[in-house]
Amino acid sequence: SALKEKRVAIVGCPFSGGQARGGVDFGPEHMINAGLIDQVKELGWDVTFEGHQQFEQLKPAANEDPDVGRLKNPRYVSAVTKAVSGVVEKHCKRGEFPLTVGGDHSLAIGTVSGVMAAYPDACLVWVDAHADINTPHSTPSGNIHGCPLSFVTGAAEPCPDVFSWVPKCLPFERIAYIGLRDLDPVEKQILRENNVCAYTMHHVDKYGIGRVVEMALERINPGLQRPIHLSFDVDAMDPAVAPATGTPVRGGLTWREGMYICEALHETGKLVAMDLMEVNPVLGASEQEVQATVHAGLSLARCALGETLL
Ligand code: EXY
Ligand code: MN
Ligand code: MN
Ligand code: MN
Repeated sequence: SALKEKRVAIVGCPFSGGQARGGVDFGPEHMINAGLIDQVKELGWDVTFEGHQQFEQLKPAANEDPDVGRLKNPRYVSAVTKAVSGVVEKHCKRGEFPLTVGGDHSLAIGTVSGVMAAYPDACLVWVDAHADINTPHSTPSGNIHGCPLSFVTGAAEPCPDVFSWVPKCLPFERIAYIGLRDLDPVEKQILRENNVCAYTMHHVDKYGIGRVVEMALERINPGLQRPIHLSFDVDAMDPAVAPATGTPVRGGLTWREGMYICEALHETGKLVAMDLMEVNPVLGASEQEVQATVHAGLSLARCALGETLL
């Protein structure tokens, strides 16, 4: 395995500045309160959790974070993701497996750049209904959670000054998407022009999830030489499974398809980091919807850490 010891560092990121809906910043607290730490320990991992990240002091004052082009809260998102990048890099370099719990998916600017700093040859499996690769010009919403991959791949070039710290660290050939079903026109163009490995829900239906994961790994990680970072947006799951999220899209992954992806990546022995993003406990229509979403998130994390191995 890429990791010397079985040690997980949970990085709780209560952050919602990459999108407009409150509540996603309570995701990490719900995941911890629902038993994440003990559940991971039961799988035989040492777990460190140094408390949730504190982002309040990074928040610019009321009028001090005007939009940059279309981007909303750009300085706040930049400062938070820069901090997260350092934390994720540190854990990776200690030989720990960072499990980053969000929070909105703009956080991946930090997790991807942090993982790539520690493992420059790593590849990324991005499980999401969305491609999150809008550029500062193409974003229809200005919400940076729809843009993180444009910063780390260089699709956002020229990079706005506010994000000048972000390294262009991830080649397009090392990204595999699974679960896509809501793409903006420019995102489709970026994926096509750069020949990015992208399995939409159409492909999941056509080939089955087993074949999709196999083909994705053959493309971005032939011979399983590379460490793997998994960034899992809970909105990849069907809203029947994970309803409490900011941008639900129907026609998503079944419970088993989501778990299978995590299990199969665990099985490679090359998984070095995971993000679990966009659980928003405030958006459930009922307490039961919130519980279902948190339960799905916990189960995805356990599957990625080996729960279903005999
Ligand atoms: N593509 C849309 C946008 O850029 O505004 C929606 C993005 C939603 C992103 C969610 C977290 O994955
Ligand atoms: Mn996302
Ligand atoms: Mn999404
Ligand atoms: Mn859309």
